[in-house]
Amino acid sequence: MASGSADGERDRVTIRKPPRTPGGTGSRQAASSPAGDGAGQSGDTFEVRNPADGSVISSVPIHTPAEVADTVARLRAEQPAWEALGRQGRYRWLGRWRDWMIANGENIADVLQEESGKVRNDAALEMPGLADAINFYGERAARFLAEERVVAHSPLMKTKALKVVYRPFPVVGVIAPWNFPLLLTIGDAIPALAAGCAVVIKPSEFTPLSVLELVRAWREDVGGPDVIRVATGLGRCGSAVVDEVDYVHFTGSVPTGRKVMARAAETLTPVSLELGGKDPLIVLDDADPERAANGAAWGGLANSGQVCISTERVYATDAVYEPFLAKLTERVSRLRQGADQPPYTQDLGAMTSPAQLEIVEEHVRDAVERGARVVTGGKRRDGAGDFFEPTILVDVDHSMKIMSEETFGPVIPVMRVRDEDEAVRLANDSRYGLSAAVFGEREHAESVARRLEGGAANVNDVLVNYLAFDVPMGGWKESGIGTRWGPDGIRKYCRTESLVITRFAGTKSEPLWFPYSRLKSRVLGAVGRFVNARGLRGRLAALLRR
Ligand code: TXE
Repeated sequence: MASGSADGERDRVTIRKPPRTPGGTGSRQAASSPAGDGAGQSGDTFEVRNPADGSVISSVPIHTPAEVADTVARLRAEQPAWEALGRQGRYRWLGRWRDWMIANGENIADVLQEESGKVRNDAALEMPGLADAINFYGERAARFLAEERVVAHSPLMKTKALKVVYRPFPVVGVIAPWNFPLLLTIGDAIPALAAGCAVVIKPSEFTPLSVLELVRAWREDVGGPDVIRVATGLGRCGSAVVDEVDYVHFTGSVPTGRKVMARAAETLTPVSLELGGKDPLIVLDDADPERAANGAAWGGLANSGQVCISTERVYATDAVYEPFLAKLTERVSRLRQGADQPPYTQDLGAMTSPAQLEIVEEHVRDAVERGARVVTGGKRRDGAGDFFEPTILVDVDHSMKIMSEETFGPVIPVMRVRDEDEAVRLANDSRYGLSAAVFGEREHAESVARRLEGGAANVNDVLVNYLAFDVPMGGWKESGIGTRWGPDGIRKYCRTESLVITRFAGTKSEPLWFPYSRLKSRVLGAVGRFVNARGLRGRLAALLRR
């Protein structure tokens, strides 16, 4: 038995080598993967812990690259039948899964809460998002992927009927982090399944259990076709997924996103990447300070700040700074934190990854060393579990990590700015550009939002752009490439095929075909010049030119 990283990465989770202890190492049995059929042949497993109390709750197989290849080969064999079911046929299956999720919401939240250390409220938010995504894409796939009939712009192409059809990538790989174990796995798989792809999910090594349970239910309880499988493991397992699939959707850190893209370049596999963020929240002179403070508290501290679109920094203009800070301090000081048992007794849960807790500590330490002041919180909580107190920092500036690097924890740094121009300049002074929030009079706030560099901006709210499935969600700059949601959230899982159909094929040849001759070339040249020239005079001149 040994512990350490199988991938030469920093130690993230405890790895166990065979022989395995009978019945697994914890209260749950070693999770059998829906990849099934020989999964976990190496016998290596990794432990999954409950971050709220540190207990080991399961051990999960580490799939070797060969097993991942086998998993993808099986999916590839099943995918044509899934595609042939058509959009309605696929929606029927996905709809049964949705019904199962709704009926089993509490059980799923139990698993999610245990593996992530989330409070119950945050754990319970994920499943409705999945059900909504199934309905959204199930009901709109036909429209978003409808065959397009295109009228040729050139008179010379009018002899062709032009059509664009969307054809799914056979196998999509979804590689995910730990902060939303279901939304960032199944949630990103749903549009791919609706499009007709088969999907292999590589969940985070910290939180694989809820995904495994949902995919088990798809197969065993819903009886769905074998078009969704889970590959469990660490980074090497993720790399193997990249090697085998036809399209990769990745959510995670910038450094790993770069590795995924570099690896995918070797097989010319397309990727979409949703990476980190450092989302700003701007409070304008004409904002309601109390609404802005309540919004900032939720935006910065929901899920203990472990949200890609968390409020990571606040800029409040001079006129509103004091009342805003007073309200924010009052709101944050009243929040309850701990292992949420019995459920709904806490507002903030644990940090899911121990490494992330260290990053949060380092950012706060760095800020304080450079002159920041802790208004409330500021340290790791004593006792069991990985908790960091909900924290407000002031007197911050852009020399500090807390204002420039992704903190991904329950910390709200608030900076006083002269006016909105300074707020916009500072908000845009970032290598990230995922989303943002602006609080103020509606039209004023919207005009400021339009000046921000990022993939989305919420006006007088926070975080909600993720749930507006109708519009794209994706990052600018180092926050990523490509988007999820909206029409492109399903189209990206397809390749376009352009059909160029000859309307009248009764002749034996076409003007462009062999044989060439001087006369034919001149006639074609004259026609080309005539068509491309503009204005009567231009056309006549083009015709006469040789
Ligand atoms: O992500 P990683 P982690 C940020 C946050 C956090 C940081 C690290 O700042 O500190 O990311 O989180 C798999 N090829 N975000 O360590 O390492 C890995 O097993 C293929 C932002 O969890 O990027 C896991 O399943 N896959 C983010 C997934 O990639 C590889 C949300 C993500 O791991 C791989 C979470 C490789 N070479 C954290 N190496 C957001 N944007 O929402 C690892 N993986």
